[in-house]
Amino acid sequence: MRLASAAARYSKYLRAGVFPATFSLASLAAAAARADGLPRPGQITFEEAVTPIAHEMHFFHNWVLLPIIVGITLFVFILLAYVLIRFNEAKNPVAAQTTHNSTLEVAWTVLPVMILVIIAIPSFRLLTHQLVVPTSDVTVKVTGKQWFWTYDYPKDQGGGFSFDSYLIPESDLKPGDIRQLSVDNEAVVPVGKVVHVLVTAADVIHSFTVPSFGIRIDAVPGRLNETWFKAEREGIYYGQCSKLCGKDHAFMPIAFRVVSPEQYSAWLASAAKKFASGGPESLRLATAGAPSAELH
Ligand SMILES: [Cu+2]
Repeated sequence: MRLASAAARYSKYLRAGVFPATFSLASLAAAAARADGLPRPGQITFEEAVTPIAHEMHFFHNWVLLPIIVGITLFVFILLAYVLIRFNEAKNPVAAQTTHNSTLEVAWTVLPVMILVIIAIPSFRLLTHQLVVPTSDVTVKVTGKQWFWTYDYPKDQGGGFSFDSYLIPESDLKPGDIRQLSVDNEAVVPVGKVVHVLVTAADVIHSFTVPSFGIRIDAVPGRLNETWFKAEREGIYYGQCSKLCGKDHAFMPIAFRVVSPEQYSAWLASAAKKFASGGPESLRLATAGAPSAELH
């Protein structure tokens, strides 16, 4: 049902010639059925949230920030309209000479402070949840490069390999692939597990961003940043480099395939063979209890 209505919506854009011909309705329907985390035509809200952090971010935006900014905007609009109507030159030819009103001055200082405190409480709580990585089940190291991503899976977790992940060029797209987002090698992670992501870069500053996971962190050469996510649903979740990093900045998407723990184990085994030559044999990454000095 959802798919049918989505397909109907997409067909409108297709007829309008918004998409190139390669972005066919069939491939869109297949993509919509398979992948959850991608931007949709006509979308004005966030991409669907599939991690606790993303849910918290959406709640913070939808139920704290949005009501407050709508309230403030309406208040200012009504105040301006009132002043225009009540105190225009025709209605009020002689202006009052009042310059001070203590009650009013205290109110317009205290009220904004209170609004900021109301925003700060959930904001700091969310920041803490983002920054404090819970005990992780899987560690993945991501390195931003001009213009692709390299994923390292540590040996002590059944990995010991690394691989490069490149955008699939438009000429090589197969049905179900998504233009500008599908990659040749997706990063695979298990569903419902805490994934600790270590992020760095090899050349210039990139930014590792997956909207559905609610993560975005700079990839800086010579520095190891960290973030985490716990995907609640299987599917493919896309992101893009979010820091201008050179001429192909727009062509280094991020793709995470979230699978069941059994599929993950099977993938680890096959990927270890497939990428055997690519990964440093001795690669080991600490997951818990690593001194923070090593991570920052
Ligand atoms: Cu980049």
